[in-house]
Amino acid sequence: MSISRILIANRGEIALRIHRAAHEMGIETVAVHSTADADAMHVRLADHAICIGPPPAKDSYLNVAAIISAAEISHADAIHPGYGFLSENAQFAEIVEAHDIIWIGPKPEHIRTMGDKVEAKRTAGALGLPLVPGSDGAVSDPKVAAKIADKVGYPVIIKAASGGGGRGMKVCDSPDQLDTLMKQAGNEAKAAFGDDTVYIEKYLGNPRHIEFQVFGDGNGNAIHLGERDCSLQRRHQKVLEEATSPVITPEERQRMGGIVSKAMADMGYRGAGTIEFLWENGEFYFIEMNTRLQVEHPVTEMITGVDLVREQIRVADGRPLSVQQDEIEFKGHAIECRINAEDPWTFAPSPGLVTAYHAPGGMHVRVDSGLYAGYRIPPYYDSMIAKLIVYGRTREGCIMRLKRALEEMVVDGVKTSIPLHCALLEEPDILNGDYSIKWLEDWMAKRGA
Ligand code: MV4
Repeated sequence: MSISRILIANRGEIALRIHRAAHEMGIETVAVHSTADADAMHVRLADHAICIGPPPAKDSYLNVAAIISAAEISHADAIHPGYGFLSENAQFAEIVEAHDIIWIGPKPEHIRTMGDKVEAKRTAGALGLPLVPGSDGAVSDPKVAAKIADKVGYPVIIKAASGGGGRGMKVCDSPDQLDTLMKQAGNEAKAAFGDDTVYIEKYLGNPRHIEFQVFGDGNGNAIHLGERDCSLQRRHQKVLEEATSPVITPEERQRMGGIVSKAMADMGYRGAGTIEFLWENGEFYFIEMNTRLQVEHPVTEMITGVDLVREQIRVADGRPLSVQQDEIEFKGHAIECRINAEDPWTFAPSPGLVTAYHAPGGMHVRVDSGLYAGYRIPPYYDSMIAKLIVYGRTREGCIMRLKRALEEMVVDGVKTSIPLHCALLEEPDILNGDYSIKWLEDWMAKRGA
């Protein structure tokens, strides 16, 4: 074995992130890109570049035949999918492995299990993770639904088994709406995902979104790398993430970390994963597991010093994790701001030519971005153009440094979310770490946005 050339089946900052980890390991890279991304930074830096199709993702970044062909003709021996696109497509992972190409990701069976939210919850429960009270699996019978809702108490939330990321959910406040909302949720799920399976949970009114980073070697060894607080979001788009969470004590981190890492060890999980919880009144409730590297992984890297992409490549290559649990310390604080090419107040996309670019620097400042002056941000993909990640020994110090870094950052020619981040860092609730998943939308509404 031993990986010597990785095909990067993604674009943007994450493609560059993967390229960097590979080159630091002495591994060559192959960039596959759409015609819209020919001038992207990672395409220039990669050892080989292959155009795989026109701009629409379905014709390029989701084009399985084109990507496998590119891997074969470039003699790539592994594929890293990044996040989004094909990263959680179990069938793609199987196709990659069937071509004797190393899949840098979790076992396909685990991707499939966690992709079905009913199966994921059943699996998580069996592994000892605390669940949101609700139905034991899928519900179709309205009488059964009413019984469950009565038992857990209203309001309840109806979720699509094939959903995730907030799609296909209905909140139900009283028994007389339950029938209608169950039917609606089922119909919408059928239309969106081709699967009308739904399940029911107690609705948590004002939780935080706290997720644990886990990592397994696929042979029954697993570790956790602490939690991230991702509560600051708008319409299921995260805006800012931090590690550690302002509300989790070291004791609680160790307790929950122990539970999630044992669960992953028992599963034989391989690679990077994220276990998502809602957290309310001091309690964790499992909601979903993501079987991929996440956008916000750098905040975990900053406080632990572990290079998560390097570990992904190592375990895919059959090597052990380079760190053990007792070697991992959670030191200091890190915050990531997602910088999008969009109007900071309306969130309307703002693609186009970047006329000037200056990345902030200095101690403990990291910018993950393929931006450069003269780059044209294409309109076809998501609007995230950079991640600014800042570390400090304390949360207060981290925030001061983050404000300084945002002041230094220049992206001219397009609108960006930098002014939004600057405004957020003036808010007492944010400075105090006193926010839930509702906070940002409430704040925007108060500002009349
Ligand atoms: C919930 C919930 C309240 N109660 N489940 C949204 C995305 C999906 N991952 C799960 N989601 C939620 N599930 C129960 N039982 C509220 C949300 C939710 C949410 C969760 C995490 C981050 C942001 C959110 C925004 C709105 C709703």
